[in-house]
Amino acid sequence: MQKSILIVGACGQIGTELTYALRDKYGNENVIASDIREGNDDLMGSGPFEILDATDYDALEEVVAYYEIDEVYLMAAMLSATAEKFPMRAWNLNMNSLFNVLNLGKEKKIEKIFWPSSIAVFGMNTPKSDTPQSTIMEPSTVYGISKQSGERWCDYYHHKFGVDVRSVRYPGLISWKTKPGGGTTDYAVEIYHKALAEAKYTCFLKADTALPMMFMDDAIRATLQIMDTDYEKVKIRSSYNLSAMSFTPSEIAEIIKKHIPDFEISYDPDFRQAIANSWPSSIDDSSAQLDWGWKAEFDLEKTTEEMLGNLKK
Ligand code: AKB
Repeated sequence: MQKSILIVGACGQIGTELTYALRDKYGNENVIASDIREGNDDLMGSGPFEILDATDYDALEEVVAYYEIDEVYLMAAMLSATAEKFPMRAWNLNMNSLFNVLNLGKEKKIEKIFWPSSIAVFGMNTPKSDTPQSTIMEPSTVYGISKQSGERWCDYYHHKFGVDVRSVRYPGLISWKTKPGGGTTDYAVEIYHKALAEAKYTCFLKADTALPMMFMDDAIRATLQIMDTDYEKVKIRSSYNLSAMSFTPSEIAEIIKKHIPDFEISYDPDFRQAIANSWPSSIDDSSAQLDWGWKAEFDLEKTTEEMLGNLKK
């Protein structure tokens, strides 16, 4: 079926690859990329592009009406580390953009919404390992608070107004096409760039800090998969736990050393250590497996091969 899709925040780490994947699937002309700044056409695939501020409801509504949009993927957000520096800006962006899109759904101007949540919804009192779908949350970061609130609003708009909103809690995402910006898990991308350029890396987290991570191809596949799932099978309308792998900085360094034997890692933890300490070390995603057949394909070995192989080119 022909549909018209709008990606808000198309130039970010996930948005760029998601735009490319959606254009590949639905045709370039049917996928409208938008962001507050221009992006990289080579990475997103060519197609319509709009400069759009996700917090401006009128501007968003105008683009939705003009292109007769059916589905919106809202990828614009301020991530954990940056949000600690600019709490009110983060709250404003992360919440108002979500309300704008949910209200378009409530007013029946769009049919379906994807909105990403994060492992940041969890906090210090959450069970750390194999964190269950439903558990104590109590996030202690600005970003985590915005994501947890967002989840509650998604669930509310679904049950109260019938909005078809779908969401996953992304772990740290590892990609070679676009760099992340302002997250606590960013080290797991930087380390590959530095390993190839300088054969050394100073990590801003401690050696034994285990965090849940995922290769970008898996994250994009999960996103397309939950959006393709039949309406009644998407039982959780807050957000699904999603898992692929879990590792520490010293473990990723060991794997990189297999490819670059003289690679050296050192540690200089900063304020991001406290954020990482409050997050789970691994995630139980059995609800996503059961409800819509989720299964990750990339482990740390395979991710490392992809990262080093592609960054070398
Ligand atoms: C971050 O580190 O802030 C993000 C996330 C885990 O949501 N990558």
